[in-house]
Amino acid sequence: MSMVFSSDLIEAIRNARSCLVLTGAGVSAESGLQTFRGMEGLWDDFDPMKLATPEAFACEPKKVWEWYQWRREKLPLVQPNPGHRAIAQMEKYFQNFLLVTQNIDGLHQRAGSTKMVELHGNLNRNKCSRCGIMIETLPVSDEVPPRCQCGGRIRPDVVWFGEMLPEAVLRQAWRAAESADLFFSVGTSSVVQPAASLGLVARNNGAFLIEVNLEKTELSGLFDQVFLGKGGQIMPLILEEIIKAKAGS
Ligand code: BJW
Ligand code: ZN
Repeated sequence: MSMVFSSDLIEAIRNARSCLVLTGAGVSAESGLQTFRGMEGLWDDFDPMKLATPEAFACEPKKVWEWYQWRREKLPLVQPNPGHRAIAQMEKYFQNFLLVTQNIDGLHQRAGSTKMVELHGNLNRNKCSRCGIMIETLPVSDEVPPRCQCGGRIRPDVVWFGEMLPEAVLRQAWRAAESADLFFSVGTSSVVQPAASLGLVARNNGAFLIEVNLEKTELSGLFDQVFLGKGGQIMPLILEEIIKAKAGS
């Protein structure tokens, strides 16, 4: 695949001291995990957008729990892809770097990313839906989902619609967006807030914005450069360009 890097982009990479990469489900698509709003984003005929809510868990805890169990069971069977790996390498080339992921699958960590935050939690953690305590080991129980000692139902430690994002994590992401010179949005539809606003924040503070996605998104107009294609193909080429630009500067 050949790609055109504008001289503006090369210049922006060369001069950038602070880089923020925002990722979404599209980054994990090539690892075999489904996206939310993609064509095959359906599970058992249920809409993921309706399952990822506190209301769904309150009304149908078993169904929601089993959906997450089904997704959990896939994690050990999938591997980080070249997109994850290229993003993990990027952190070496900037004085300041932060990967902000909306994904809960842990694939960025497995690819070697260390300077990162998870905006929407992690699929491998559980907490009590009543008292909020973190549950390290699931109790043996016939009940689905199992219960905390307080009697509350155990749920995955992820952020559902209508819930607040972890405060410290959101603050860190916001600060990084405010000070970023270079901002990448990779594999996200940019419809879920507040994550989708990070690009706007970066733009308002003068960052150079690059989008990588299979297709245009509602936010594409905001970006200085849009690369249409697979993250696993485009991110390694961007990494190469970063290495070249940084070696020459
Ligand atoms: C590829 C590819 C390849 C495919 N290569 N690309 C302001 C305005 C309007 C609404 C709101 C607002 N502020 C808050 C809201 C409400 C709500 C919201 O944003 N709603 C919108 C739908 C309008 N937000 C919230 O409720 C958030 N909480 C909050 O703001 O609290 C304060 C508050 C509360 C109430 C009212 C007001 C304020 C919480 C959001 C939590 C989102 N949680 C989920 C589930 C997590 C657990 C789980 O995984 O089950 O997070 S929903 C789901 O969407 C998941 C994702 O992280 C998130 C984003 O999706 P993502 O990653 O972008 O995936 P897709 O599928 O949408 O897109 C994939 C993209 O990849 C596509 O574009 C493809 O083309 C592309 N692609 N293959 C490159 N190979
Ligand atoms: Zn509890």
